[in-house]
Amino acid sequence: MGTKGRILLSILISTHYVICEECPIGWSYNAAFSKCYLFTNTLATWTSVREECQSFNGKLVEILSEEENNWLDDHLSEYSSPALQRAWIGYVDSDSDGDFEWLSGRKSTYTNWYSSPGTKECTILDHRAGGFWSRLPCSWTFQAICEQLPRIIIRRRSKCQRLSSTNNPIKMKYYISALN
Ligand SMILES: [Ca+2]
Repeated sequence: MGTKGRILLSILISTHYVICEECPIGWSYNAAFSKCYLFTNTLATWTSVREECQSFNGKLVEILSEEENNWLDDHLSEYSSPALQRAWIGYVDSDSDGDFEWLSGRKSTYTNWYSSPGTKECTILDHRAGGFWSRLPCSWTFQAICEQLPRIIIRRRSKCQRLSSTNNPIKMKYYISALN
């Protein structure tokens, strides 16, 4: 939701209610990026995880900044199984011309390649390589990171957790667990 939408909604709702962001159960929320992430926890080919993310109304993750990359890499570091410390992301060279793009068609202004050469078409975020990205055959199997935007819902202030430190009501951010 854009700033104008937030301002309008804030005016419309009373002081007892706030706009909260909500992720589906099992997804991790990041307030800084306003995104929900799902780590699939099972090894599968790139094509199959792309479809899996879509089946959850999400898509394979688009990593747009170093901060986001580090945050996701931290999550991968929590897996005790080394196989799960690498994950497919949505950066792909579908037509094999050497130019990668996100599934949305967007070119990346941020990349974090471990090595530049290589002719493989699919990309992993590799915690075992220090959070760098590697190009690998799409038929290999890894877990994956899906993303989707949080749902925007209006709830009683007491139901939502306040996240930002600002006192500006427009910029204030709230989160509600999907379990509530
Ligand atoms: Ca290409």
